Amino acid sequence: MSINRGKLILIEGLDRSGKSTQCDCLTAKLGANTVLVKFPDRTTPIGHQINAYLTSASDAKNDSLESMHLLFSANRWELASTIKAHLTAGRDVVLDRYVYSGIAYSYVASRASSTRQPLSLDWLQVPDLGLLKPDVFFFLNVSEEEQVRRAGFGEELYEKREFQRSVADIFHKILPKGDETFHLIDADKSLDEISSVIYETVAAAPQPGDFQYYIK
Ligand code: T5A
Ligand code: NA
Repeated sequence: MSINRGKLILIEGLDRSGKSTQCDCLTAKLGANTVLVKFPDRTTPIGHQINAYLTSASDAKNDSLESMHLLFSANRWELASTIKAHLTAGRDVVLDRYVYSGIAYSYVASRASSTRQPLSLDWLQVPDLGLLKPDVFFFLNVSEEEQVRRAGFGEELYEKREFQRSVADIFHKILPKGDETFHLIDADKSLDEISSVIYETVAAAPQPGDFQYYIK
C-alpha cells in the first residue's frame, strides 16, 4: 500500500511580515513528520555567497545581479530533490520564501539603478521553471507602518522603504490570486490569529494529487 504524499506548503511575504515566525509555528503544530526549509538556505556553499551579497554594505552590486539571481534559484534547485523525497515519504514540507521572492527582489533591484538594464519578468521566471509548485500557498501582507515597526527592519541590503514599496507592488502583480491553493493573509494581525488561520487552512486542504511544477 502506498503512503499519501506530504503537502508542500509555502509562506511568502514582505520583509518583517512574520514569515519565519509563522513557519516555525506551523512546523511545530504539524508535528514531528514535518520539515522546514528556508530560502535562501545560507548554509550551503551557494548560500554563503548569497549571505555575503545580502549582508555587504556596498550598494554598487548591480553588475552582479544576473549571477545573484541565478544563485538564488540554484539554491532552490540544490534542495529540490531533497524536498521531493520528503514529500514522497509522506512528510509535509514548509517553505520559508521561494520563487516569488526570487522574482520580486531581482525585478526591483534591477530597476533601482539607472546605469543598468532592467530585468524582464520573462527572464526572471526561467531559472525556476521545473521546480515543484506548492499545494498550499500563503502570502503575508503587512502594512508599511507595521513593517518598519517590527524588530530588525533595515539591517539588510533590501530593507529600505522605497525598495519595499516596489517589492510589494511586484509581488501583488505576480501572485496567483485566482488560484485555489493561494491565500492572502493580513499580517498586521497578532501572531496567534495568523497562526490559527494558517494551521486551519492547511488542515482543511485536500490531500494533494500528482506533483505540479512551474511551467512556461
Ligand atoms: N531574497 C530571497 C532574494 O532576493 N531572492 C530570493 O530568491 C530569496 C529566497 C533575505 C533576503 O533575501 C531576498 C529577500 C530578502 O531581502 P530572508 O533570509 O528570508 O531573506 O529574510 P529574513 O531577514 O530572515 O526575514 P524577514 O526580514 O523577511 O522577516 P520575516 O521572516 O518575515 O519575519 P520574522 O518572523 O522574522 O518576524 C520579524 C519580527 O516581527 C515580529 C517577530 O517577533 C520579529 O521580531 N513579529 C510580529 N510582531 C507583531 N505581530 C506579528 N504578527 C508578528 N509576527 C512576527
Ligand atoms: Na525570515
